Amino acid sequence: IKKSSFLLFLAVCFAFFSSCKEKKAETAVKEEVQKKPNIVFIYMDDLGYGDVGFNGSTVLKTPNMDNLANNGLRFTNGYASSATCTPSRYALLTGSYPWRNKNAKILPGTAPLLISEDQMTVPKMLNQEGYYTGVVGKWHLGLGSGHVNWNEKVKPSPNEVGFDYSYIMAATQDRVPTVYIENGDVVNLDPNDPIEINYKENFEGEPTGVDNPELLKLKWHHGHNNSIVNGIPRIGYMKGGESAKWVDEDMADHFLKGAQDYVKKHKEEPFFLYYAMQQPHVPRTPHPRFVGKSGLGARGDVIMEADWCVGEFVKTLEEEGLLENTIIVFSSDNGPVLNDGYFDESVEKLGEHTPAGGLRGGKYSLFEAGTRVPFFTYWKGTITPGVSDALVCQMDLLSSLATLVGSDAKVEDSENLLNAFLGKSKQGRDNLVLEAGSRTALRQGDWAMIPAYSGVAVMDQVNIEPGNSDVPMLFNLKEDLGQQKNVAEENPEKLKEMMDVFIGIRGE
Ligand code: NG6
Ligand code: CA
Repeated sequence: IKKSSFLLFLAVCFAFFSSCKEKKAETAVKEEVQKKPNIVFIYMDDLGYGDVGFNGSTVLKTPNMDNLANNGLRFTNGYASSATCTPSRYALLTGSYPWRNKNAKILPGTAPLLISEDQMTVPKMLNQEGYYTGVVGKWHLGLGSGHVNWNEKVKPSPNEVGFDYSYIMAATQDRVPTVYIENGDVVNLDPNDPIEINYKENFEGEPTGVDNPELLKLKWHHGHNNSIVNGIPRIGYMKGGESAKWVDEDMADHFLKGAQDYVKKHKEEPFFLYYAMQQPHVPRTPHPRFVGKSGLGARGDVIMEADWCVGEFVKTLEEEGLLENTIIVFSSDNGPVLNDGYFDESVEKLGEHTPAGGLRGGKYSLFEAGTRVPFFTYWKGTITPGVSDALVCQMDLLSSLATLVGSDAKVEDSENLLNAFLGKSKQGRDNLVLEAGSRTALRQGDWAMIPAYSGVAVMDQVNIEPGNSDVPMLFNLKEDLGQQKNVAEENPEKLKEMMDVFIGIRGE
C-alpha cells in the first residue's frame, strides 16, 4: 500500500509541476503577444495642412491634436496618396498605389467593395499577428459585390478584408444610405420599412433638394440636391429605413463612443483601431455644443468638435492605462476645401485662417495642398517628441507596421519606413507619386513635378486650382513651398530626370 501511495504521490507531483510549466509557457506567449503595442489610426476627412495648431494655425485652435503632435513626431512631408478620399483610404489600408486599381475613384454609396478579399491589408496583417482589428467611422471603399440589398447582411464588408469588427457609414456623410452599419447589418432597421437606394433616379413621390427647397435646413450650392435626410439634401436617392437614419449632429459623439467602447472592450488583447472621423467633410453639422464656437463658420466648428473628440478618445486610452502601449498615427485623407457643395458660411467666415497653411491648391489638386496633410505619430515613452522632414506616405504604414509587429507581409508600393515613423531615422522615401482624380505627379527630394494636363486652371465651384497646365511644371519646394514659380525651363535636366522616374513608376 505504501509503495502504491508513494507512486500516486509522485504522479500527482509530476502532474502539478508539468501543469505549472505549461502555465508558465502560456504566460510567456501571452506576454510576448502583449508586447505588441496597440495601433490606432485617427484619420480625418478633408483636414488641411494648415488647419491645425501644430502646423501653425493660430486663428483656429486644436489643443488636443497639438498636445499629441507636440509630444509625438510631427511630419512636415507627410502625404496621403491622393487628393480625394477613396483612393487615399485604399492606399492607407492596402499599401498599394490606388492608380493601379482603375476603380479607386470617389465612390457612390452603391459601389462594390474596392479591396479584393485576397489582398493584403493593414488589419489583415495585424490579425495574422494576433491583433483584434476594428474600424469605426467613415468607410467609403465600397460594400457588397455589385447589387447591395441593405435589408440583409451586407457582404463583403470591412469584415471580409481583415476587420474583426466594423461600425461604419457606407460612403460619405453627403451620400446615401445615411445609416450606420455594424458588421454588415444596418443598425436599428425596421424590417417593415426596407431601405432602397438608387443613384440614378428618384423614387416616386419622394422629396428632393431640387423640388423641395422648403424642406431644407442646409442649402445646396452644387451637386447635393437629391434625397433629403434630416433637412439636408444628399447625393443619391434613398427611400425607407426611417428608424435607421443617423442624426448628423450626433455623428461625432456617436463614432467617438464607438471608438471608446471598442478600446474598453479589447484592452486585454493587442488591438488595432481605424478611427475614421467624418470632419470636416460636408455636410458640416457640428453638435449644438460647438455651433458658432470657432467664429469661422461650420467648417471651423466641426474641426473644433473633432479636436474635442481626439482629446476624449485619448483620455479613454489614458484611463484604461493603455497610452504607453499604444502607437497613434494621425492624418487626413486629403487637403482642404471650403465650399464643397453646401452654403455653410465656411467661405464667408474664413477670415485670416489658412486651411492649406501656405501650400498651393487644396482637395482635388496636384499642387501640394491636395496631398500634403497633417501627419504625426505618437507613442508615449517610446517615440521621442520632435519634427521630421522625411518624405512619408500613409501607404507606407502597412510595411512599416508589419516590421514593428514581426510580420513578413509585403506589399510592393508600401515602403518599410518604421525607423522614420519612430523617429530613429530621418530617411524617408526617395520619391512618391501623387494622385488627384485621374492625374498623377511626382514628388522627389526638394522637388515636385507635375506633367502637363489639359483642363481648367481653377475649379470654379470649389475655387481650387487642380494643377492643370499646358506645360510641365517643376517646383523647388525648398525655395518655393507655395509653388509660385514654375522652374521647369531653367532646369531641363531635373525635369527630364523626374519625368523618367515618373514614367518608370507609372509605366507609361
Ligand atoms: C464630390 C462631391 C463632394 C464630395 C466629394 C467626395 C459633388 C458636386 N461633390 O463628388 O461634395 O462628396 O465628392 O469627397 O457632388 S471625399 O473626401 O469623400 O473624396
Ligand atoms: Ca476626404
